[in-house]
Amino acid sequence: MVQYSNLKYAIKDHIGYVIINREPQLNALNQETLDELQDIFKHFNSDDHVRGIILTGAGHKAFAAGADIKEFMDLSVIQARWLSERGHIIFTDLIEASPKPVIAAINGYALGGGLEMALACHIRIASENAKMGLPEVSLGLIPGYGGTQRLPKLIGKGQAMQMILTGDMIDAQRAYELGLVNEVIAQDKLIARAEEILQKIFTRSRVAVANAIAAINAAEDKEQNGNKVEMDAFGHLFGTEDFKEGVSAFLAKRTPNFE
Ligand code: DAK
Repeated sequence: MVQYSNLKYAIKDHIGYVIINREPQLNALNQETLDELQDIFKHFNSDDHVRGIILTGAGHKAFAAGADIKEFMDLSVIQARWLSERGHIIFTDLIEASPKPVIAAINGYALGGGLEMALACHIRIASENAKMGLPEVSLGLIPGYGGTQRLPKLIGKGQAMQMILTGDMIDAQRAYELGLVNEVIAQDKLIARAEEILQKIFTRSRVAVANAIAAINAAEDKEQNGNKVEMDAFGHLFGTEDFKEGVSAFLAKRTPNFE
């Protein structure tokens, strides 16, 4: 497989690991990192050996401290609009719409574009030292990778307004209270906990999990009728081998053995 300059990756026990690897820059997302993220998510999404993905940052200090501010200065209005659209494509089409569960293991600062990347993941867990925020207004910007859309859906409009308008950081405990992260874990146990969650999901039907992700995503997509997506998926699953196996196993009081 390819070597990346800004990412490390691995596949082990059906988990695809994506590690932003710019530790000296606190894993800030430059454009080359975005290119590489696009590539690895395309690869993992289509690789049958990968059943779930863990996204994290190298080191103990940062998940990703935002978009790379050093690249901003020279962008024209048109380039900035295009960069935002490109970020949306990666985060929405490849991470949020991945048929495989994606867990953000937030191991430190998740700021700006870094938090927006975590918001696109299906599940977020954070280490005790994690700090999260959308400080874009302090740079004369607004979140440009979906933060104004996803944060209010996750924590409510009022709390999202306060975080985005003040640009303040919150700690992991506050993020947990707001529902921004599902769990707060000791730093040295963070990845093990993400693995544990994925291994539990892997005992379930893969096709059912993929359809559940699609239906939940549809609930928030103005261009889709979420109820219809759910009904269609529900009907479709009745025709799968996994459904027959799941029900047979239940009736026979045994553990299902999904394809
Ligand atoms: N970009 C580039 N370098 C960064 C960085 C960033 N976002 N964050 C940190 N670094 C670099 C620092 O410059 C420093 O590099 P050297 O000086 O050593 O060369 C190194 O990482 C270590 O950082 P510090 O020395 O500052 O470390 P501290 O522990 O003192 O502070 C900190 C940690 C996270 C509080 C601080 O580094 C910080 O405030 N960082 C900036 C956070 C931030 O404002 N992030 C950007 C948010 S805005 C767009 C789409 C999306 C976005 C924008 C545009 N378009 C479509 C155009 C998104 C914007 C954002 O993400």
